[in-house]
Amino acid sequence: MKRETSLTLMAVAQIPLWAQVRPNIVYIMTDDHTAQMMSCYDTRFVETPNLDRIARDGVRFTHSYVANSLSGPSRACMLTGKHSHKNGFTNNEHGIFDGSQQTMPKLLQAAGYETALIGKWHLVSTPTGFSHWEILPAQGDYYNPLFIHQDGSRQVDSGYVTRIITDKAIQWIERREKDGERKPFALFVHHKACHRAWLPALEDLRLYEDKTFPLPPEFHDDYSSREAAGKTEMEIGRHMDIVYDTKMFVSREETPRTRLTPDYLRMIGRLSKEERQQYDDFYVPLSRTFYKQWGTDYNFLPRQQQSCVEGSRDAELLEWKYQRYMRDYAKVVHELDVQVGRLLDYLEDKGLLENTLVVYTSDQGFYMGEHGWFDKRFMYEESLSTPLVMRLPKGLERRGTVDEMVQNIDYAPTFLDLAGAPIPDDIQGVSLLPLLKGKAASKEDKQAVRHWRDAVYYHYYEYPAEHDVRRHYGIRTDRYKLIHFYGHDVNAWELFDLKHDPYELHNLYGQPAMLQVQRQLHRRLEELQIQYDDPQR
Ligand code: SGN
Ligand code: CA
Repeated sequence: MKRETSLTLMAVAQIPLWAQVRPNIVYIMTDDHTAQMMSCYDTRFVETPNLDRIARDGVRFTHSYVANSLSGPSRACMLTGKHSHKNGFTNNEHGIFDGSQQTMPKLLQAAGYETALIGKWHLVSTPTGFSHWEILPAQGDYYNPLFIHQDGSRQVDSGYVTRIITDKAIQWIERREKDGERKPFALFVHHKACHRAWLPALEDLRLYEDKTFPLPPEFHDDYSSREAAGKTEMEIGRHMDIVYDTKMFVSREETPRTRLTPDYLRMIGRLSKEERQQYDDFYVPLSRTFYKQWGTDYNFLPRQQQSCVEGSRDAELLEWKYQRYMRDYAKVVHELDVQVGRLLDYLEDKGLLENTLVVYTSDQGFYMGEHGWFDKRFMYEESLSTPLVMRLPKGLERRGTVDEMVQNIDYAPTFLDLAGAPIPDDIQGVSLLPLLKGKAASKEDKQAVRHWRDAVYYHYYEYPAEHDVRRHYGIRTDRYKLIHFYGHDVNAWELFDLKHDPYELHNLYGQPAMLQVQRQLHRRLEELQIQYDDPQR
């Protein structure tokens, strides 16, 4: 008996710490929060000390990508560990997530985890695989938002959505602790912030108002050599709504009615009388000044028709819109940072931080004026990328930056691996644990890192749809990107050398000097389409 015990102890000692006490997982995913607006990635625009704290105490991924840069599809990739064509949710407009399929939360449950989801869901069908959930309907609201509960009931919570989601997350952990729940948990905190139309918390309305944000270098892109880019409707100048997006509204009588005015009035109509007063105290004077200065006649010309943007009235207005966009987005990020800090503090106070994997990411990146745009969808860098930082549980000793290419299909296998659960063969992502073990990495882990993926595969489907981004697929390697825009009115290939053209302004496809690289990229693309079994090729 004695001998058996010491053998067991010896065996346990060889099992890495994170596997002896199965870690909790707190997965925080925001909506449309891009790495440019997170100071551990980019110091030009905002300060995000709490998000940075996750990176400082843990790891920051420098090459983190999504498989399909849109909310519902991204969430489906994360939940299943599979590309869109395999999980069936290819686009927001026609998709209903098949909740009967294998998902990571279900597999975690089977492995003995308690799972919960709070916040944005956006997959139309009822969530499955969570022992507790409270979700926003569709996109949800920033002010006094409605939540749908597991029993089907609907309730409006008072306050600002980012704080409310954080409250609910903390309350769920608190309840578990009180009930003496001993199972490890996986909590999915899905924020609405920083989705359009970037409505700030009332206490943050005046933040960033004295800051002038620098223009990104490719702000005045003319889209030459990139046909699909020139055909979209996501330009800050021409397509950002002056009422809905930049919030220039005085009253129905004194404000021009734009296409999105009714949507704007619905969103801010959720504020109580006192709250609306506070909101108006800030935006109405700005709006009055705006309409006095600019009138209502400011139709932006398409880029191609602007002979000289600089110095024109269009250019001035464009930069004015950019500043308003950046300021409001920055305010929304600020509150997100504060609330993530609150959740981290709570975990720390409860002594949970040591044994918890905290992940912070977004459903995709976003354009902050790059190419003159807002929104996402494209396979260009800003929206192919998504921020990803992790605070690691005891036993995973890697720190600093991780430069390998990772993708949101990797989260499911990573969490299963961490939970000690088997990773089903049909999962297409790979576990990130070999990258995270640090000194504890085994021979196999090191081998896995040495043979890490050399390219990520991407496929976007939502067209025809809002913002008019054509369907496309492609691959990104450490240096190059090959994209094929297809269907409807385009059939165009694009090739970028990211080393010499980081802003992706020069499509090199078909250039004689590039033919060899082009051939190799085509071959790799085809291999990946076969590997992932994508019928579109
Ligand atoms: C809404 C927005 C779009 C945005 C999509 C998808 N329009 O439709 O600007 O691209 O969501 O975003 S709005 O007028 O309703 O604000 S996603 O992140 O949910 O995929
Ligand atoms: Ca999104």
